[in-house]
Amino acid sequence: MYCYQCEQTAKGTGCTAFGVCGKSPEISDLQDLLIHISKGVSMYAHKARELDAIDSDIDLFVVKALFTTITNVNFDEERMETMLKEASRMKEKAKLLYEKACEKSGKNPENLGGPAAYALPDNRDDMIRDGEKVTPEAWSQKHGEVVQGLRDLILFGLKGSAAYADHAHVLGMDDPAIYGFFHEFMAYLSGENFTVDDLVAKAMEAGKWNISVMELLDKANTSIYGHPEPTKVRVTPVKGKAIVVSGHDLQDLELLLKQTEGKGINIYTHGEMLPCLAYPELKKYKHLAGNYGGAWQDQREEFDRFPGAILMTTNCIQKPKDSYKDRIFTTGLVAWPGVTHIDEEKDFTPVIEAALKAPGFAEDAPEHIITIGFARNTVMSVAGKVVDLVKAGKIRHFFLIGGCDGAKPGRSYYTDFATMTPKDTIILTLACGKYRFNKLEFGEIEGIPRLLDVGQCNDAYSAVRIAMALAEAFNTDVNSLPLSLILSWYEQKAVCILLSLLYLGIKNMRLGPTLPAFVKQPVFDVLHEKLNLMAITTPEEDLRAILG
Ligand code: SF4
Ligand code: SF3
Repeated sequence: MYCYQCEQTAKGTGCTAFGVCGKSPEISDLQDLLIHISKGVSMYAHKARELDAIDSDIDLFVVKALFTTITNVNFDEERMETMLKEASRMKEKAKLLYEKACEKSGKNPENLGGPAAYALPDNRDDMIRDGEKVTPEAWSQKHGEVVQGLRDLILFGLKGSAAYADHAHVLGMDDPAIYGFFHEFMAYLSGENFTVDDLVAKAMEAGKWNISVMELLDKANTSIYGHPEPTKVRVTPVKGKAIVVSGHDLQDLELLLKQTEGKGINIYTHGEMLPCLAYPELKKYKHLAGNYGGAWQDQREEFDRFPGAILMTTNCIQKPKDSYKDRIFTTGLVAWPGVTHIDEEKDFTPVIEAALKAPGFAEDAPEHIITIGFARNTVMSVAGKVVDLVKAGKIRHFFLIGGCDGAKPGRSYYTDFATMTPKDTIILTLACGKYRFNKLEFGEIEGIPRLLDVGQCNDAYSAVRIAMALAEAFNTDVNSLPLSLILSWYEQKAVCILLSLLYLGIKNMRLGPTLPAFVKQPVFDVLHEKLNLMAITTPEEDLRAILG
């Protein structure tokens, strides 16, 4: 195995013996092989598309394959093997699609090599053996680590975008052009000859496409569940039976809410599901009781203490403790061996039964309320007031402090930074990194809360729209706003968002807690030179540099 796709990678260079996340070498190799075959699927699908031949099963498969390999999604060898066999079938289907399209247009089909020509062996051991041949390390030995790192920067960005595309698909939103983007880029990555300049340009283009993907998901979320609105939510449990829902999938939560109505079970959000509590069509359910716990990396302790059932709808799952292994469930693409998986029918009966069997909370915990729901619609509705406050000198600066969270000690930087921001500044936040400070009291500026929670990681789209609206109101561009981005990254969704921000030409972003292992120094130097992308230092130093 060789995996260096997330921030917690071993020694800051790569997991080679076992994943720090709990990923076994076998799973890692199977995942690399899945990406390899999926490139083959896309090679044919891309060619077919050029001849106007499209197949929605093939499109969706590549998106799901990419999503499956994101950090903390799938740890189950059996499910990986099933997906590999499906990949092999999809490749044949895509080949046929291409050949038929050629026949129709009177062309001779090209003979595609590389991943398109790969034949999957029958048994798992051989699959693992083949996976070892297509790890990033194996490729790097031939092409050098700078090119390798850039190629993986694009691949990891695609993985993140795929998660968002899949969420949009689940909600009935599909855009053929977006599937075309995945195929084009996967086909591109199947090549062997790259230049650094071309890869950098392609990475920016991937960032551009990711904006379209996040926009599609934003449209799906807001058209179905309404625009998030400022909402006071309880972050401590109440007496009664309970289910906690983690991950990112709004529809899973909705379906569970429907299936638990009138059953005397309270539903809690966890991690990235917190923003769901602000969507009108979700918060209307009376038994959606509030949020339980914090970000994903605390789940083992939090789920251990939770006296009910747990539903993981996507990443990030960690190895379940024995104490809750029989009351944790997965659905969608997230999977852990031995954990009951709820299939696409979405019958949550086993989850409900486990919740009813568990003791539930014996009493109400002391009440603690926070306010969430400051996505683009809400913030833009007060843009005029915000502009006036800035002009009157009452708001000095805006900070966007957010991104993925993780367990490394260096992440206290974000808590310290947020608490050290002066009282005449506003903090926008999003994604699970916000748990570092979202339960602290920041106060208000003339009725506007100093801490504005924009939502999940994909709501980076919402944050970008807010920044653009502010720029418009000030008759300037985003880089001229009194706005600084302090980003935390962990997994591949943060990578696609970073690529989007770089594509938009956002300058002076600070990234931490450590820089990605796959962004090698020469590449970082280019980004630093062009857009002044920086690594975080200390909260004191960075604040001083920003505010002068
Ligand atoms: Fe290591 Fe991260 Fe890969 Fe897991 S996802 S194996 S922790 S680099
Ligand atoms: Fe967090 Fe896993 Fe990425 Fe959606 S839940 S941000 S790390």
